[in-house]
Amino acid sequence: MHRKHIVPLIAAGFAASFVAWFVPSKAVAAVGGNGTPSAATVDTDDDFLPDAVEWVVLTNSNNPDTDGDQIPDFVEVVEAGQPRHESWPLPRDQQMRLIVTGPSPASPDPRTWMHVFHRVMTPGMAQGEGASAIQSFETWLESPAWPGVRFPLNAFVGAGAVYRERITVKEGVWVQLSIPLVSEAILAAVLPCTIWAETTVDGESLMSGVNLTNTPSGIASLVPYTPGRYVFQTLKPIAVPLPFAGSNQVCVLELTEQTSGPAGTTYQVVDADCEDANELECSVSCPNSIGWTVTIPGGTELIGGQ
Ligand SMILES: [Ca+2]
Ligand SMILES: [Ca+2]
Repeated sequence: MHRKHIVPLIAAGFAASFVAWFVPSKAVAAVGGNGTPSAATVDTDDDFLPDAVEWVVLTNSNNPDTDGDQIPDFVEVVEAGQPRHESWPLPRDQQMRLIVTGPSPASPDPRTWMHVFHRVMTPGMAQGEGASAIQSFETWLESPAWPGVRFPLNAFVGAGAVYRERITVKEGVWVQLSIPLVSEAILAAVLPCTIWAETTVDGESLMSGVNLTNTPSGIASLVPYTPGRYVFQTLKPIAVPLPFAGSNQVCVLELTEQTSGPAGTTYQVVDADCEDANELECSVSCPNSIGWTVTIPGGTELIGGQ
């Protein structure tokens, strides 16, 4: 019996807060709660990363290996590697990555989504092994304005969560848990903030965060690009004039740590360069970012950067 029934499996293995979100709605499915494709499910190149996620992490939603280095996009994204730059494989271990996305043009779903991806490495893997290896699950929100306070995310969560698993030959069991949040407008009221997820997989604690901030183009998350360098990428594709329709402004920022305190670690932008990323168009104002500061509760290490 390889195809285990998902809901009892989750009820047995996950923390109470997780169960509270999922069991009553029985919304764990490969489509959104209303049966239509959602920002969590449209996956054009079938690489286990929804299109909306590929926008945010700057991978190509039409190519399962964006940089052609034989390491799948999913693996490079879940381990916060360099999916846009050829790199050597990292050790195959348990990994978890949190990603927040905005509404997708391909979907009528207007909500913001929180996606938690796992690569679970367990011996003798079978369908259902991914979920059963995940022993606890917790998410919260932190703001530099309220140092040290963890706000539970339950108040921001909507119905219609999505759960998927995929068994791979060499890269373990891939797990996608996508949870719809409130509208972008409501989320904007609590910015800047960092959303966190912490899970325990086979006894190992994994933590991942997403720093969210307001930009002139909308809510953006700080995405690791190359070691020490980051991009503020909007949660959703933005409308820009032709010939850059469907494009975005990508400006790669080099951050150096300045201070660390109760509100988090503060970084200064010491360099800012335009780089090609998909067909994205960099803003001419990119160099103006030099001198900006950003404060991240927990620091960049936990949002996937070095
Ligand atoms: Ca994809
Ligand atoms: Ca690759």
